Amino acid sequence: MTVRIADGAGALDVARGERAFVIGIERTGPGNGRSSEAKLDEAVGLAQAIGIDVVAQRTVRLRAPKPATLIGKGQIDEIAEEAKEREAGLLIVDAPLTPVQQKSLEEQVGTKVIDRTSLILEIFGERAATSEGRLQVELAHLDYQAGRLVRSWTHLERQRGGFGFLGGPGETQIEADRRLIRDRMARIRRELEQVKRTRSLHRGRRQRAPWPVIALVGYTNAGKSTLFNRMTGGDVLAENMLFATLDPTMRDVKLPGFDKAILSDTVGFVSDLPTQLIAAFRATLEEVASADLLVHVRDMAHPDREAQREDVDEVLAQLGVGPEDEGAPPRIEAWNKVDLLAPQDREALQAEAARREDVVPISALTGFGLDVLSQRISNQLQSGNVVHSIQLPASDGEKLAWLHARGDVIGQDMRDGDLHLQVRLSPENWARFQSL
Ligand SMILES: Nc1nc2c(ncn2[C@@H]2O[C@H](COP(=O)(O)OP(=O)(O)OP(=O)(O)O)[C@@H](O)[C@H]2O)c(=O)[nH]1
Ligand SMILES: [Mg+2]
Repeated sequence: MTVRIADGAGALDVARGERAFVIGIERTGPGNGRSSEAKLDEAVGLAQAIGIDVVAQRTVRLRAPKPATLIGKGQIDEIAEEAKEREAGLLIVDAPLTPVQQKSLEEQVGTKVIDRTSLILEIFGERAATSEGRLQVELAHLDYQAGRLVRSWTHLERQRGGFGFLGGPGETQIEADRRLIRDRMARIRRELEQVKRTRSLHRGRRQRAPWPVIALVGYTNAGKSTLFNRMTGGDVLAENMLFATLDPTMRDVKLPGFDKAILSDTVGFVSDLPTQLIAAFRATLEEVASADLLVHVRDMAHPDREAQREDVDEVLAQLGVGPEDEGAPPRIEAWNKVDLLAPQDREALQAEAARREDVVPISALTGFGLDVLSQRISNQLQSGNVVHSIQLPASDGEKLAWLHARGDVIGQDMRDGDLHLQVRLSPENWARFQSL
């Protein structure tokens, strides 16, 4: 149910099996802690994630980005030649392109051209399985298209000298497209509201239940779904493919000391995740924000593991649950894929993890470290102290003394001969108090 806008602005329709040339962009100047090789690999991985046949790839070094084409003429000619040779019908540029750059590149290279944002939107468009996911992706897509229309539209208006024709018979094609997009976006927002209301009813029911919720977060391909399946006996798709998971899944998980807990697997993050997508997925990702604990799954065998951690923190911060945010759920890092590390590297990581409470080295594939992880998750959940409202007969001096000894009495007042208390207690003490 994807709307393709009439004049083709931003409309993609990338076909599976399409032969493509992937271009990585390396800007000279201060690096961002990422190897351009790994960046290009990731871009190729993104293309392959929707079945594109990558027939050529290269990194282009940019000294000064060209406003009209991004890449310089000499390099464009080389790319055009190689694209022809390899019979590539699509050029994927792993950077943001303005509509003008996209159009001129298409003309000069002689292929369709898309940028990183479009590619990621395409993947999400293909993956979305629930109606909510589909609506969210479509909204993001339209938002992206609208943003690209605005520029050419204002440009056009300026040429024609004013806003005289809005809504009138002289409406241009672009104005019509824009109206179409706006209307469609408004309709999707209403539909999403409806879906959200239904979902928050479900969530309301779950939140009243006493079980804690643990959310797996992390960079795409870090191993979240593999870990999820291991811990829950589930069978969600876990594959060496970027964005294998899109819609969140929840399942019961066994944890020491808990009758029941719920584990949630979510969409992975990626660097330069289109802001439109973050906005669109805010509702789904709110599940993450309302979790009792976040487990950040990291691929420790990835050359860009540090940069990836920063990307994840950045997205979490945009959702209001970054490391700096007050009231954000506590967090544990699961250092995954340690089976792939050279012994020396593995030992170094293990030594560091041994000094830290918030880190557990694991291999979701072999099962290494998963007991420790479960235990650590339990400990972390149990150390979470909660304020309880407690009512006692004023004569019950024994319980009152017990509460003062074990808990943190925040407030107390007398009403109708009863003592009403606000007491912060650890879960163990709360359980003990109830059985006094
Ligand atoms: N060697 C090794 N491979 C792993 C480990 N954990 C996961 N993998 C592999 O990494 C790839 C990605 O795993 P997934 O579980 O799909 O990753 P994900 O984080 O869910 O990825 P997305 O859903 O795409 O965001 C798969 O090929 C897994 O088999 C591990 O501990 N060791
Ligand atoms: Mg997954």
